Amino acid sequence: MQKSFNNNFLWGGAVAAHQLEGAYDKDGKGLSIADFMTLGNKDQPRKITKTIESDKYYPNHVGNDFYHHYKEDVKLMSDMGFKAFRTSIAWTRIFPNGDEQTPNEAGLKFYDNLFDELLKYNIQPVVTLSHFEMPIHLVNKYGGWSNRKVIDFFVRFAHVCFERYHSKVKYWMTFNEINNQTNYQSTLSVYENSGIKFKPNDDRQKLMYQAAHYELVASAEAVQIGHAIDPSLQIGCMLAFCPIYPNSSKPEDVLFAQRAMDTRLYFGDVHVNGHYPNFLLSYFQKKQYDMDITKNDLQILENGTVDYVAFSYYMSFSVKYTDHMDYREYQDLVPNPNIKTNDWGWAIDPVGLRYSLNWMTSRWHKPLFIVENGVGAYDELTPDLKVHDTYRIEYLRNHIREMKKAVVEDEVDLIGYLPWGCIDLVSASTGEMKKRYGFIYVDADDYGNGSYKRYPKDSFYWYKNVIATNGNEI
Ligand code: BGP
Repeated sequence: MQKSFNNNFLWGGAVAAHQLEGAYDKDGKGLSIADFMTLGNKDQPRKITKTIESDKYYPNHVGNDFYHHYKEDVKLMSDMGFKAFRTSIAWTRIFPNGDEQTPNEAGLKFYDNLFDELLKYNIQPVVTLSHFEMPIHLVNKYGGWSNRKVIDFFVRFAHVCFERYHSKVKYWMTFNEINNQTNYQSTLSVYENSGIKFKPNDDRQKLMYQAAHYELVASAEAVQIGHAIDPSLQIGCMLAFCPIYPNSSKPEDVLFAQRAMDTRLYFGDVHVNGHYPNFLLSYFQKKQYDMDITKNDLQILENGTVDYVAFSYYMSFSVKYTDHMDYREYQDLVPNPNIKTNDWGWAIDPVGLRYSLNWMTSRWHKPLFIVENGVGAYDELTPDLKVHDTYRIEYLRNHIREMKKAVVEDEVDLIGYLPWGCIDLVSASTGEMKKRYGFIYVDADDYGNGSYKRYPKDSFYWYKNVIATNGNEI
């Protein structure tokens, strides 16, 4: 039995370009969906406006100003002992509109500089190609992922990135939380992930399955191109993983929960196995969906399977069987009385992480990579410039303990652990700065006021020791 983590275990942290870089119109960058997202709060989701309105605040325009602070931030990560740092390449820095032939050199240069800075400290960059950052032009002109043409635009973007950075970046992911597309029922999230503008009478579910298909094909094509450019690249998929428990031991509840998980996670089946699971094909038939899935698409899916499965883990769900519902369309989520929630209502469930790691291993038999985990919380900067975030330490400690059991006792093959928002950044769901995840505090409020100075929190020193002891002291 393995005693602890391997020496090459990748400890580090994760972010996404649009949530921290700011500089949203600098050096030739085009506008992405994220640049049209207003500030929301925990009771009110963000909105996407048609134009950038002068009386509204757009948090992603500023982020935490990483674009101008990245050297200082990378140094702080190195002080923590990071072995890896996950970020995304903002699609619109490279292709401002998305459908150009030639990339924007200034955008490419920014990531060269960032990756060089990381490598200087022996921190491996881990890169997501698309993290909710579709060029708005592709949304307006082509309807986002509802249009097959977008596959080619994404693949061109992926090609340019692999070619340019393959000697600097070994670990890649194609789409962040690709399966969130069918999870959320709100207009915002659907739009944000897939760039589809729904019309009132659209069959949304069908359109989402279709868009997902185009994304899966684009992903598989990208995987093939990346491997052709450099066979040593490790190219993975990325899923939002929330285990779904049955509300009771009633067999109908158990079956319902199983089917809910299958439905949310079929993306992983396609990425890993190279084909659709039968239950979904028969569902398309039952619903009489005339899906645009060509023979060539199926071949691409088969030839572009992923090297590993990356995932975010924040919470678990519970589900109860209801006989009037079509389980593929809607899952009846119920509160789980055994689990506490955070200030934003997210269930805190460390054991669920061990369960998830085992679930994925049994199903997909691939190396796994935790590329997001953490708790959003309100932090307070004390007058002596400290943040005593014991709640964050407790959350991460409990999750790392369960992760360790999965690696040591269950022999799960795990590449690394990159907790989310290692430096405070803009929340994806609400746009708030005050929903903080970081080990590093950034002095900025929800409206862009503040010095933007960086301050290590108590969790910074705690995590530094976790890394230094390779997870022996948690
Ligand atoms: C994931 C996203 C991230 C991140 C995280 C936390 O779904 O991949 O971009 O933001 O959730 O969510 P939030 O920022 O809404 O707290």
